[in-house]
Amino acid sequence: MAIRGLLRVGEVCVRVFDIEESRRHYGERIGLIETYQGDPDKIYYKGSDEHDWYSLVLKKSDKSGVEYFAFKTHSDADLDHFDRALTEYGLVVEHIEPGVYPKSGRRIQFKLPSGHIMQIYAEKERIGNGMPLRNPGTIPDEGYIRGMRVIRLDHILLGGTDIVANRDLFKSVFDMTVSEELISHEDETRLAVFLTGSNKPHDIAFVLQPTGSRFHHVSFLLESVNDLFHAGDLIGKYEIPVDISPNRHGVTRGATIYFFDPSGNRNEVFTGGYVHYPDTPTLTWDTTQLGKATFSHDNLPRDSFLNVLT
Ligand code: M3P
Ligand code: FE
Repeated sequence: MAIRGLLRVGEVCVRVFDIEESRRHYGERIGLIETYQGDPDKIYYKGSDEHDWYSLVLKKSDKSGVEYFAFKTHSDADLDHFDRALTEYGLVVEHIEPGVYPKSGRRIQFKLPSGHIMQIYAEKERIGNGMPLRNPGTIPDEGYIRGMRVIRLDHILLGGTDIVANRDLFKSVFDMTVSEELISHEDETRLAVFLTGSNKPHDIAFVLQPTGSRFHHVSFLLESVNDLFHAGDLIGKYEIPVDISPNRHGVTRGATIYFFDPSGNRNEVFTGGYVHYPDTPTLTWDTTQLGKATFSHDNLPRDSFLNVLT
């Protein structure tokens, strides 16, 4: 399979209350690399093995949560294709000129049925991963990989009322596959939907919530369970508020830790999970197994995990 169309969540903009305490959390503690200085009310970060200029944007605000997220798509022509397909689907598509977002080509923007603002772009300038493209070697210079040793931004989980409409849109317009779903065992209501357009168990997921435009977490990929434990050591050392200490999801089979940034936004560091292909069957969990689906080491569902969103 060649991956074409939407490649990955290439950018997430998270709202934070205070820029300096957020810089301490995301820059010093998590160890993301700050790559661009422009507006003093924003910080731009990337993980160690990302080539594009930035993937996480923090924006100062008096409200926490997600401002927008953006998928990177394979080619510039995809933007015209998705513009037409989204318009036919009934969404209003806005056009954003190149350069409005730093180092970025043109974008399209629209509102999902769940209320979230989504963008698509094809071009972003590269800053590299600290290694040359010819004879790159295997690790960058010492000091480049810091803190929790994040490799890259991996996925986001968003909350809303209309997650079945999002599911339909991602399947029909973006040609994504439902990798896993969590349903109510009583009435089969879809409670969470995991979607992939790649070899990962999910690129994005949606969880049913009483209100729209909610943010559950942004997730960063680590290399190993050793690095996950190292992240846990740092979280303890610096007394970062923890939601869930090391465990393994049943859904996606990733090993995970959840913690909160100083504005109450949930962060995840994770490693592992299975390889997904377009012919991999959809897996369904029901709420008789809610504990195992969410946290399979102790099979205990957590109320905070299911109900605390920004
Ligand atoms: C993840 C993940 C739920 C599971 C979430 C799983 C909401 O975030 O990274 O695998 O049940
Ligand atoms: Fe996750």
